[in-house]
Amino acid sequence: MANAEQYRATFELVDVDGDGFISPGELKSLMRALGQEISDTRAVEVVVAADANRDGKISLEEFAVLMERGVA
Ligand SMILES: [Ca+2]
Ligand SMILES: [Ca+2]
Repeated sequence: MANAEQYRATFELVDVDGDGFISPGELKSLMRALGQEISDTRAVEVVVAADANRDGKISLEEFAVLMERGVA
């Protein structure tokens, strides 16, 4: 299991509305900030792929796995 705590600061930056989860829209903003424009469809695909417990959004733990594996 990935060490989620090391990604907490990044996670909180990405979680703009502060609900404790990253939505496809927030992921899209992150990718834009990193200089990579992705489509809404691609953002949803990445979230679905990272969404281990199938609740439609990315938790800190899921985010840590995603970051270790690489977004793209
Ligand atoms: Ca959020
Ligand atoms: Ca999830």
